[in-house]
Amino acid sequence: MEWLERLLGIQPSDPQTAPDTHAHQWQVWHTEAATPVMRVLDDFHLLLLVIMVVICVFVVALLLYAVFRFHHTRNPVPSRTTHNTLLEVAWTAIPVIILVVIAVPSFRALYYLDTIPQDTEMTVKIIGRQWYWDYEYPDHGGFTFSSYIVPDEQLPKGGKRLLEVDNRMVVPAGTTIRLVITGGDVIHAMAMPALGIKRDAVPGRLNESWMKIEREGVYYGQCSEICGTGHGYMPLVIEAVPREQFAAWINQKRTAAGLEALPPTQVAGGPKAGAAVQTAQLPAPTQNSDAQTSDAQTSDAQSAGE
Ligand SMILES: [Cu+2]
Repeated sequence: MEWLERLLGIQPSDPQTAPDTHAHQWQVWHTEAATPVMRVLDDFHLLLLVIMVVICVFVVALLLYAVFRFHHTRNPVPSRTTHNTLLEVAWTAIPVIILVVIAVPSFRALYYLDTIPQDTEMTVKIIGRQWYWDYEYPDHGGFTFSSYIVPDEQLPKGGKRLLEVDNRMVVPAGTTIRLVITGGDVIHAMAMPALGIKRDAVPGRLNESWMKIEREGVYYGQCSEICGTGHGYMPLVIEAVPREQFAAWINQKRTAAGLEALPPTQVAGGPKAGAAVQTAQLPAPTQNSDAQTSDAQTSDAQSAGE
């Protein structure tokens, strides 16, 4: 459907060149897709739009034809026809065919976004709270931190009002990541338009999702479930960075949580061992896996602001 995207002025979602990571003024189409899931949803949306436009144009044309052709001045003696088998079969069968045409890509998209791929490298747990988000990195020592909105009076120049947070969730770009989403008090919902994610955060229940952010950048989202007076003031910000930078960020967080820093190649989602030759000089790791330290998590962030 690239031709139609070009016709409508929609930029084709090229993961390398697409400039936008968030909505801009007078934007008509979706936020530029940054994950394979959002690309699938974008295409499905475009298909529905085409079908809808064709149906609307057909119905309006039929209506106008009937109004003009059968006006009482042009058609003084109305027809007494009440049945037409061929027409009745057609107006039953054609809508069914249209629904099947819609159902096939719809189910395909649904299963695609619902199935966690085999190549997930790490997990992030996201907990919605009144009214902020907690992030937990179980594969990296289980450290936790809270992410609050930046209030208007503290917003830096050029900052996005109601969208900026003090602590961003940082993930490596180009990596398949499993998301575990839950609620700490009432039902929230994690919605990130550019990533094609919208999942309820329900207390006592773990909802799963996944993402593979294809290009580096900062992505904005909001809570999408009315959760109280602060509902509009709990944005989500995800920053996708190169693997080396992600490993450095993880170690910074681990150190802050009282855990030892790991060689970058030992960080899940960090630079791959074979590829990162320049890190070979680092001291030999003393532990087999960082997963063993997952119980040594900080609790100060969890109790903050409750
Ligand atoms: Cu909420």
